[in-house]
Amino acid sequence: MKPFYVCTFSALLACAATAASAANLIVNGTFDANVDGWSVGASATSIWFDSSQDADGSNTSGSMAMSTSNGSNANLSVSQCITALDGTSYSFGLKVLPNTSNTFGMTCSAFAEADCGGASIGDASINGPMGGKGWVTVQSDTPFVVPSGTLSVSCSITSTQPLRQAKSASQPNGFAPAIYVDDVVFASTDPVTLQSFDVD
Ligand SMILES: [Ca+2]
Repeated sequence: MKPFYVCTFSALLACAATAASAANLIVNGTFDANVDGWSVGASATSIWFDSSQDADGSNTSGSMAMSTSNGSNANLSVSQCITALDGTSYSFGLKVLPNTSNTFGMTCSAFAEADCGGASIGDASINGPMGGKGWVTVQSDTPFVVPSGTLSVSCSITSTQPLRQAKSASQPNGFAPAIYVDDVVFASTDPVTLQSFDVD
């Protein structure tokens, strides 16, 4: 069987460099202008683009804000289905500005169907830490090795958001500060092996 990677000797370094910085398979993980590519999971989750909050302080990018859309359901969820997989093991993570949210996580689930349909055949999760006032980076410690037969992966970002308690008639129960998400990554960690190269 022909190797998947075909590199001439002179191009070896270029190929290795490409593999060392594997492509981020998340679409619109940096939220430069909108929240395109992301789907709301939990029924009462509201998401929107916020140009004033960027994890890296960029004034040409923003982030995705998440909050409850009805002031009562505080289980938030947003996800993206990745269909163009390019490896067998992946690292994933993101940056979050949690504000008052008291749980937070990212779960990537593997599916044997190409569109993230059917039952998950394996998953990996990362959580927190919570409680900080600034942006925190959350990154998987060990690679997520997807099961054989995986054709798609759905990565979901979840949080619970405590609702603001009523203090007076002018400060009723309602909307807590939003949670902000930025720099979402899901990328292959597969090493490049010598068997992958043709040297001519
Ligand atoms: Ca950004």
